[in-house]
Amino acid sequence: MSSSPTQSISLTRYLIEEQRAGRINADLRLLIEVVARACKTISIAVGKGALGGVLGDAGTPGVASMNIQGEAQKKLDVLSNEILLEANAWGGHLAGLASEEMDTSHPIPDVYPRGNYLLLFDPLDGSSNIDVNISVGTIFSVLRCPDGVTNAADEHFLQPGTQQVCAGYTTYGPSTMLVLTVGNGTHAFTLDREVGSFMMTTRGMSIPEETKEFAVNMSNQRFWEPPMQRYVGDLLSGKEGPRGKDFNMRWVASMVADVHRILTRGGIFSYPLDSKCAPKGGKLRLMYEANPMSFLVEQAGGAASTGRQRMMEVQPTGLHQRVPVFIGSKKEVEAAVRYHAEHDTSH
Ligand code: P6P
Repeated sequence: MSSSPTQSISLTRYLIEEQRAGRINADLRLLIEVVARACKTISIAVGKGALGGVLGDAGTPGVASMNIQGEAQKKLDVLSNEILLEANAWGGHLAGLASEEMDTSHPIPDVYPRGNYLLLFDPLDGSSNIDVNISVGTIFSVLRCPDGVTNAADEHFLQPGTQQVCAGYTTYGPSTMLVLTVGNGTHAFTLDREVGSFMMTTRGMSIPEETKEFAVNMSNQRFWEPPMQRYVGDLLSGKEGPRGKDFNMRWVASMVADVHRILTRGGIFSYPLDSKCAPKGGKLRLMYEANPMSFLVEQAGGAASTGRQRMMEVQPTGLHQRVPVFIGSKKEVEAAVRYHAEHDTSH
């Protein structure tokens, strides 16, 4: 049911319409509302910046606080994680939570009822950008808990991306935007700060199949595998080269900001294997970065791959598993995959 042009749809109304259409149930609707409310709280904390006393590294002076990834935690990383944990503990929709900031999955306290969903999130992705006032974001993914499991353990989260029932991110930029899919298209909601509601601003985001814009951290070029060297070399050759067109480059170093641009106007985002991150399998995490972004992008007509396999078909082996990432305009991702097939010397 589409809204009349003069009416604006709130996130709540959109979710009720999806429930009425039988595409989600009440529990999933309420879970998404809880996550959205937590993102509003995070948006307020991020928006205060230096005035909120929450910039800078967590831990005590001279003793950095490190997360499971071995990365220095920002105060806002810890705060955002706590906001999401607290908001989701009592709702009764979850059998467990998993976060980039926590070693293992987090059980629902015994005092609260449990539900049938599993929530995974990166509470504040790109947080190294916080101190320089560049957009950061929260990424989340929802899976069904296996039947008969009420208190999920790590292994219950290890489902391929095709099993996601919902994925989304909230980008804390000039405006705070929630981008969401429940498997019926990808839609954008902008936070109306005066009312305190997310209002639908784009129904059905659609990524152009072709693009002239790529996003990669070029400083890693000397560490890339030959297929990636060849692929990007041809992009840089422009219209005189094999691709026959000039390309532009963007790199925010905040996945949510880069993917939001791609969902909005097309492009390809790549974080390939390089000899530095290859031993870990890549830099970006499968379960709460690559898979939710892949669901959103595929629902918007784009594609997502490890370079050798459709991202959402990867069978996870670990909660914090890392993967190479190629995501965005369908035909450009297909081109990058072809380079990996034709010039693969890893076998
Ligand atoms: P690099 C942020 O730390 C992040 O996980 C993604 O948000 C971002 O795309 C990438 O890493 C940036 O990596 O190597 O450019 O700092």
